[in-house]
Amino acid sequence: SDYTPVPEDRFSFGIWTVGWQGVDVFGPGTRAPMPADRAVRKLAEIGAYGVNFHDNDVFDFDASPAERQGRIDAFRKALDETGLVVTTATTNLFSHPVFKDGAFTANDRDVRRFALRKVMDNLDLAAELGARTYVCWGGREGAESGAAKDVRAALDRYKEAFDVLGAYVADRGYDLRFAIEPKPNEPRGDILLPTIGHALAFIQTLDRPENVGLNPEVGHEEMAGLNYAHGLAQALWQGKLFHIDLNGQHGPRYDQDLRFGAGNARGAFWVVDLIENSDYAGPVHFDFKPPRTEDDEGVWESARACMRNWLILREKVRAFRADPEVQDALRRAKLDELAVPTLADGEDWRSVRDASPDIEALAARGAAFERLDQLALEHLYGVR
Ligand code: GLO
Ligand code: NI
Ligand code: NI
Ligand code: NI
Repeated sequence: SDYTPVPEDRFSFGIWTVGWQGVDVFGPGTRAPMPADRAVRKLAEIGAYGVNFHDNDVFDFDASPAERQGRIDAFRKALDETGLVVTTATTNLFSHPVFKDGAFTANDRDVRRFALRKVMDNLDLAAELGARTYVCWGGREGAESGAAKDVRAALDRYKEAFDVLGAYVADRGYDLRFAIEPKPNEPRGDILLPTIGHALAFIQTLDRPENVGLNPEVGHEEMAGLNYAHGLAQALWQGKLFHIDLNGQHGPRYDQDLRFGAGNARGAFWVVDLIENSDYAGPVHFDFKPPRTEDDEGVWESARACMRNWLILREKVRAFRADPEVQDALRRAKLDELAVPTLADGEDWRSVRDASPDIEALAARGAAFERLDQLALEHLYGVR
């Protein structure tokens, strides 16, 4: 098979992924810095369609206006020359020490006001570059200890921030929607809006809930011990899947950010199955970190593999769905029946008020899920 990415696959990468120098808690970077324009050119070369960027992936936090413009011009030139699309943008509200206690929810009000300004600056750039989605990952919004954060007050401030930014986007007439990226912990001991579910509930409290959705990440949900595909499915069901951050993770340990398809391979199979059979229209976006063992060649190997693994799994899920034995197993497992409303047209509670099936017989019926799942695994393992 041909696993060469094409633009219709809509693969995109964060500039910071391939640009990660490998700094970790126990040691410094192992790779040279990568200017955003180089990342763009290389990503285009390996077949990506789009990019996502933080303001400070393109220019430094303390860049002078002239330096900032110079870096943006170089970035833009690379985009124009390669045809890569800016699908998404985001703000770095976590690296600079000023954000050590958070940005939108820092106890210090001056920090919160500066954070809003920093986001508005980059919203201008995002709109100018044609981004349609604006991701908000509140990595520093949280605490390590109990009394340090009044969670209810912090959520008031979090809501206030989205309301202010929503008004800014509306007033400026930008065609941009926000996507909140939940994460349970790391770098903070506990992060606010830790899971898809928390974020979905939070969005309903905002002034413009229709303009705010989610950017769920594989590793973040798995760090919380949750099933990523199930979370995505609920976000889709609620019309809130605006963006996805794909990578690999095994189990509830530190945020591994492995290349997509590594880590929980079975989970990845169900993610591709879900997205490919949904109306998700955003980019297929990778947020991974090439391990710090890799040199520049390894970085691109790892980035290429994210797309290749998606395409391999796509072929497998298509074969799974097309397999007559699978279709038969799906029927035996009553997937078609789950799609039928519990009450028929014209029925109400009275129709089931005295439902009295043969309980023993119902309880004795097998669900026939094992056969179905084994067929899925055999497709994944490559023997069917
Ligand atoms: C960290 C997050 C981070 C965000 C990025 C976009 O764990 O995944 O990489 O995705 O800052 O806002
Ligand atoms: Ni992450
Ligand atoms: Ni992410
Ligand atoms: Ni991660």
